[in-house]
Amino acid sequence: MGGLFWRSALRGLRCGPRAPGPILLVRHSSGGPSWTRERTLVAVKPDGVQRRLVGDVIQRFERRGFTLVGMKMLQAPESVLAEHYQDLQRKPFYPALIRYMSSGPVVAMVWEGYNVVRASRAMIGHTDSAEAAPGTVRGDFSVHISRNVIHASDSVEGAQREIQLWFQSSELVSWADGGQHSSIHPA
Ligand code: IDP
Ligand code: MG
Repeated sequence: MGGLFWRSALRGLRCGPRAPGPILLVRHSSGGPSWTRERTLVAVKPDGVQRRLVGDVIQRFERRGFTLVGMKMLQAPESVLAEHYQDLQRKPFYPALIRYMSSGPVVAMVWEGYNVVRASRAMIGHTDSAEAAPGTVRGDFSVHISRNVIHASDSVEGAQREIQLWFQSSELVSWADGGQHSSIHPA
């Protein structure tokens, strides 16, 4: 009997334990309350990537309680930048902005969670680094508006437009446990 027990225990070990922790499923149109599905585009700009600030940015968003549903590092194509900053095309700083955003790779991310658009704007801080409060990404890491480290969408509609511009829908995932939203956000 003891031999039988150990044989079956060993068989279980050979099969391997069930993977602990959250399981990621690639689902694109699951239901659920709309607030759990608010998403925003956050991008660490070339200066932030070169200064090794990507990890700090990710940590801030994770600790705040948001869920990462997409991320990639890329040299931004000029066509994408032109569309991304289409509202600024007449500004005198526009050519310099495109040069800056093309000066190295960016890390683009999609974060999900309750009020994530508004919260992200508060977390990154004022556009002008001189005005950005300490504790914000720009207030902690940037001294000049032309090298302000990070982007975040400024409205829910803008976020949807920017996410579609930077990501294919197949590059975004849905967490099987909803990103544990229920333990972080009010019902
Ligand atoms: P935001 O990034 O806080 O949303 P926007 O007004 O949308 O600010 O401007 C987009 C980006 O253009 C800024 O993050 C910054 O990189 C750049 N920018 C905005 N205003 C100026 C300026 O006056 N001089 C240089 N760059 C600017
Ligand atoms: Mg903006």
